[in-house]
Amino acid sequence: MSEDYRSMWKNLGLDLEGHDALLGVLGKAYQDIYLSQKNRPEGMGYFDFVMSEVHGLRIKELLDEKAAGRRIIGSYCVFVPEEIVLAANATLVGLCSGADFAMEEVEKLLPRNTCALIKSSFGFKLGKVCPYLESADMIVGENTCDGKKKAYESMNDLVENLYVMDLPQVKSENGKSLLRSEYIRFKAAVENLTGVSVTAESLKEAIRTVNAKRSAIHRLSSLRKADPAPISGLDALLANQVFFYDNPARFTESVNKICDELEQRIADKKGVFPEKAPRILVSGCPQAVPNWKLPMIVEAAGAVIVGEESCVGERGTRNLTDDSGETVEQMLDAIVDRYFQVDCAIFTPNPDRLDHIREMIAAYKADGVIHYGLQFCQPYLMESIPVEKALEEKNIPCLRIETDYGAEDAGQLKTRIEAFVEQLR
Ligand code: BJ8
Repeated sequence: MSEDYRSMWKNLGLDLEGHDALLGVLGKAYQDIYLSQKNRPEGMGYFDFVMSEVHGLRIKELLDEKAAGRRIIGSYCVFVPEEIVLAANATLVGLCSGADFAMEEVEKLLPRNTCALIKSSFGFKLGKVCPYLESADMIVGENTCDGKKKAYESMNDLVENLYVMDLPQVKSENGKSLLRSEYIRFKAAVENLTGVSVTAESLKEAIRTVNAKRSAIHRLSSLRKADPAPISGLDALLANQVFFYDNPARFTESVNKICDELEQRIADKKGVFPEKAPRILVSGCPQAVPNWKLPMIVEAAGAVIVGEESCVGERGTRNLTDDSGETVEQMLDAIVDRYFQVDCAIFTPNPDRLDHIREMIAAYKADGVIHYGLQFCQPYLMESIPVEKALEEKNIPCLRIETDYGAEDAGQLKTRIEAFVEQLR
């Protein structure tokens, strides 16, 4: 790492020793999991570069944007509308929370039985190891699951500018108007932060920018329907993860470039796995960088992951926002309509999610589903039981996994997953 980067991290207030340790873990995992894959599309070279510069060049770009007067906003949830952030001259970054860090300190603030994702977000803050978190001018929390809701109360003492968005838990008219009023309140908060008012022009342009990046991901997803699969689940997951913090226009261009290559691969019948390899849909909790444990085990067992019913995946990206409105009001309505369709397990009841899982199984010709639940995540673990039951009634094999970010259960997971993949053959 160059000295320039080290002084950049120091100026951000990072703990350099802890940060070196985190980068070491990330780099080793990336080397072992991604760079050892065979037959990857050449276009993945872009994502390898992004990952090698994840705390370097991208942070420098964000700091350059800040120096030019833009503001950076960090978020933990796909309900935070990027369209509004961009329209008010700010940049949204997803705060990944995919690795354990400073757990001893974290457990002084949070109960042990809190999900790994929440603990990780605290660990990154307490350990001062995340340059995205430290560059952000505003951090957005949201009232989703009970764990997050209560954790943000404690996080308020750790971060300077925490903004908490209230979110509905029921898909009713009242729920929708709550979402609308919360997006209006959020728009005002972002405008206040940046000093820039959202206009009809800026909002339309922002909607188009975000739609373009979602459309590129839709194109990539749709190419995963082919057999043999032209891209591994690991690589597709990486693209879905980078979605949250890359420059939107460059991300769109890079994903479209990979799609051109994948189309050629499909025409040539060239796959990353042999034809008729078992095809798996992963459904459940978000998989943040560098939490690649599950897909690594699944694909090492000879199955290919063909889709993710997840917020780092199709639940987060699947719907576009109607850009035909002419006024800020009309476009805000379209944004509310789009986000109100997100079928997170915090909603009760939540039948849309099961419908989406079934749709994805059919569209991606999945042979089976792995339901991925983080330990102590009540919303997704609760839903995993009816999901499994509904799928088994239709003779669709389903494996329920409950895990965390540690490596301790890797052996046991491997045994269960290999047996499941055998069952699908
Ligand atoms: S819209 S899934 S990103 S809330 S894993 S913290 S649910 S206990 S992350 Fe999520 Fe938004 Fe919903 Fe998506 Fe709680 Fe479960 Fe932990 Fe979770």
